[in-house]
Amino acid sequence: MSADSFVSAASIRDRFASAMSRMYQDEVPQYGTLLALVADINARTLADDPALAKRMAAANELDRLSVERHGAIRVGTPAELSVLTRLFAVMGMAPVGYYDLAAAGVPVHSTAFRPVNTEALSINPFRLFTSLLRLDLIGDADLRERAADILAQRDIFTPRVRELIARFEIDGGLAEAEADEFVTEAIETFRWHENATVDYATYEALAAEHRLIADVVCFRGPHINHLTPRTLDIDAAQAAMPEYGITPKAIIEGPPQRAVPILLRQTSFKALEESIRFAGDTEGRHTARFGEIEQRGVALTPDGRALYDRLLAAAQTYKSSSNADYQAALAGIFEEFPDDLETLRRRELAYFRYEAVGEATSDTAAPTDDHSALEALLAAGRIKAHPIVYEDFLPVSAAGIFQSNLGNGEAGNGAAAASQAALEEALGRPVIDPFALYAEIEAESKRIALDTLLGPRA
Ligand code: OOG
Ligand code: NI
Repeated sequence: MSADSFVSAASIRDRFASAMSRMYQDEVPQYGTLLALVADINARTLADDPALAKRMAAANELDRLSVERHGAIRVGTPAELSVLTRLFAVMGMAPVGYYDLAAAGVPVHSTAFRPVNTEALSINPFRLFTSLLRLDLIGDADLRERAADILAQRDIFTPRVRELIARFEIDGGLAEAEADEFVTEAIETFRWHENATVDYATYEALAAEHRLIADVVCFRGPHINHLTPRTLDIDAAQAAMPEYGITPKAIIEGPPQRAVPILLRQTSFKALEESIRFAGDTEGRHTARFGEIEQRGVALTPDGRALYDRLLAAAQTYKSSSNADYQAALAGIFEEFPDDLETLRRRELAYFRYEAVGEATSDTAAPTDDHSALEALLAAGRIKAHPIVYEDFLPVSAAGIFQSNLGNGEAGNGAAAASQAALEEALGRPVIDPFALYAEIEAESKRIALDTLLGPRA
């Protein structure tokens, strides 16, 4: 089999993302309604704001918008996560970032599997926020052991998907028919099952420790718990939800509305109450799955992120008020955060991708350093700076989202130390530092733009 006849990772990812979306639409019809709402809002936003449409088209960001989703799953064991790393690699998705959710009282730690380069992201940026249960945070030793025993008995992968992953690793790719088969088999891992693998008493005991533990341990696999489309105007989407028969959670998480959106704003609607059949034929209920939408903005540098974190923390005391009051307070606090692209760029608060416009001409060759050359070419309109979209997550500052499907006010073991090394051991590789990725995209684009206009320099 030659490399030519392999299906690209981006194409497999694209097929997988749409297969997951179809499956979730069947499972949770309100998700389909949410997609319709977001498509309406996006079409209206682009029609009302031609400058935005033009900017997104120029940055090659318009095409991905209609397929753009993130999802979330939770696995029970390092062995499960290890196979997932290999499964996602088939689709060009690598683990980016380390998120310690113990800090938010949730006994998991997480990473996001996603594509990492500009071209792959522009085709389909599908990302899956993936959490690994931390059984070590269960206080009760008996319960801990029982959970581990239950998890040891399940296999969340079909035999065929394991074969296809191995085939990919040996051959370096999958042929057309194998790629389709891979997608069909892979989504089985994330399907909802209304039959629990345990009896009701076991479910209750685990849920009493933390509902998320029951959600991970008591089912056949890591069901997808939400799929999130990207809206261009989350305030409009939130306001329109009731018209579409959806009840949103009270508050939009993340930064306030701004001229230049930063990072990530999110809102969700409450989890479904699902009817579950437990072993021994008892009926019961479980809340696992919910709906969420997000608005994405520019990725921030470490300095920008530190400023964001400080301002967001200052706003927390207002969180008990209505969304309108909270957003107003947030907007006031965020006045300190520059809100135009040029200042964000000059103060190195956000990341940009540079692009040369046109070809080299004799007048562009200037014997200055790269920094001055870049600024001069930007001023002359010979180089464009596109804000780089934030491709990652903010689950801890948006802990409201994570908690929205867990029932009320659960306290966890917030004191547990972060354990990135343990997660990386399970992954079988280190997580990629998201800041390093954005910085690399920025530096590389700068180099290429200057090379194009000035020729290779020392
Ligand atoms: C994941 C929550 C994280 C987000 O958008 O921040 C997430 C989960 O509930 O499993 O999806
Ligand atoms: Ni989410």
